[in-house]
Amino acid sequence: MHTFLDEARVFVRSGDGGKGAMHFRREKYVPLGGPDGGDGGQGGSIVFQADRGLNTLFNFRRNRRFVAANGEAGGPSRMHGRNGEDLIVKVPIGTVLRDGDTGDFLGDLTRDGQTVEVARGGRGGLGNVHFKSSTNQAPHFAEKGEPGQERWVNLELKVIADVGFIGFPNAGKSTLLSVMSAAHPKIADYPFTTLSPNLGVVDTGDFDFVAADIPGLIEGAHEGVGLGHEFLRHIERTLILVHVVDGSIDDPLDAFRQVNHELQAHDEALMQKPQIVVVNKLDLPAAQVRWPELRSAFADQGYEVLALSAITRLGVDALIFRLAQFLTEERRLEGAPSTGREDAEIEAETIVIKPPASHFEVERKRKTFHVTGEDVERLAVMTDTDSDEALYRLQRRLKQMGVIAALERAGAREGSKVRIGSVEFAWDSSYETEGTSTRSRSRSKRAVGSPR
Ligand SMILES: Nc1nc2c(ncn2[C@@H]2O[C@H](COP(=O)(O)OP(=O)(O)OP(=O)(O)O)[C@@H](O)[C@H]2O)c(=O)[nH]1
Ligand SMILES: [Mg+2]
Repeated sequence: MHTFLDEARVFVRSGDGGKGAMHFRREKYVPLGGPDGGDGGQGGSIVFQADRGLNTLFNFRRNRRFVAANGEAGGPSRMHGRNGEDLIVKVPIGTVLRDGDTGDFLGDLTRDGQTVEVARGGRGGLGNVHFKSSTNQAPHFAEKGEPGQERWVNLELKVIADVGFIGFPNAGKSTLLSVMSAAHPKIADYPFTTLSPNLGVVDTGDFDFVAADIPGLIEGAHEGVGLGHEFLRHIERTLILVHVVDGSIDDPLDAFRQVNHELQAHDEALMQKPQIVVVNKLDLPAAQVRWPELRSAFADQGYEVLALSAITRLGVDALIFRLAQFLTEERRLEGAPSTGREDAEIEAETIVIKPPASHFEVERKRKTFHVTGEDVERLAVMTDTDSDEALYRLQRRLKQMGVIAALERAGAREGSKVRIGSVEFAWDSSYETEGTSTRSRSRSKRAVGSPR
């Protein structure tokens, strides 16, 4: 049997973008064709998707690393590199995703098929076909692919139970949960032992389902008496209720009536849910004496009734079998084609986390000027620093973004070292005015390049 696990931590990495190609057209009678290097493919993204076939985060104990495929490099004749495939990670409905380091909310998967992208695949680098300009007819550089993103993601399963246990305080709901699953709720011989819902995974052999045990309900609960009322929302989305009745108390039928009255007062719809009545504590003589009368009373009200003793496990297997049968049928119906209106309601919805707006900072540390910021760093890492032309383009883009002005304000001079992410190069103000690559050959010695 499984133990219940409702949290997991996984590592994800989206694919790198493929690099753009540097290539020139070759035709029979044309000695020097124009640039025709194609773009790299997009790296695969990591996408989490809710799947109603799953109930636990158990699989994430063994499987904690998810890496999507890289995009492939572009080719000659403007050939676009193949995109890396997205990696779809299936999780149970009710999974909440948070950034593993900052705790930032990434998404809440509440409906079957719903998706959240947690790491976007890197963009493919542009091929040299894009860099032809009036001043540079033969660009000898292409963009590198954007690296994928990596992060830790915390998964938390806000379980949507299949089965809800309801009943009067002390009826034996928690005891029943403990014998049906590996859950260890607190059990004691006084009312209101359970203060907040307990969850257990019930393994039927064929599949798992989740049962929730909520605090006992008494008359007046909807007016704030006792504890049960505020927890009723936990069973609003269950498929079936198991109403646990203590067969040994003086008036089990009145306790039953009170609980249903509170259900109704909370939400009429809860009373519409299928309810199976289990008469518990049948190991006690008092309950055994009442059983025939209780059985016919509940049957007369139209309920399915089972005799049970959570302590001796009498009837427990029969209850599990009955619930498995019900849930199998329910899931089969759920999977069946439905009407258009319902379709629109359950249609998957995609949540995409927007990257923060472009923002950068310049900081001087001794003789080096450090530029930090997501967009700037991405631009730098996609630059082929062995190519002067590519460095020239980088500086032009930095100027457009206002980085050059910020560097000048910070005191950058000819020859100053500038570091952006892992890329380091020498500041050269002539880049701004020059367009061609002929004179820049000599500068390559000063360009330090990125460590690889
Ligand atoms: N004899 C007998 N006692 C039982 C049985 N099931 C539960 N009990 C006892 O009934 C008492 C209450 O059990 P719990 O499981 O805590 O009941 P509960 O419905 O969760 O109670 P609250 O959380 O307070 O609402 C405990 O002393 C259990 O040992 C049973 O089948 N037979
Ligand atoms: Mg309890």
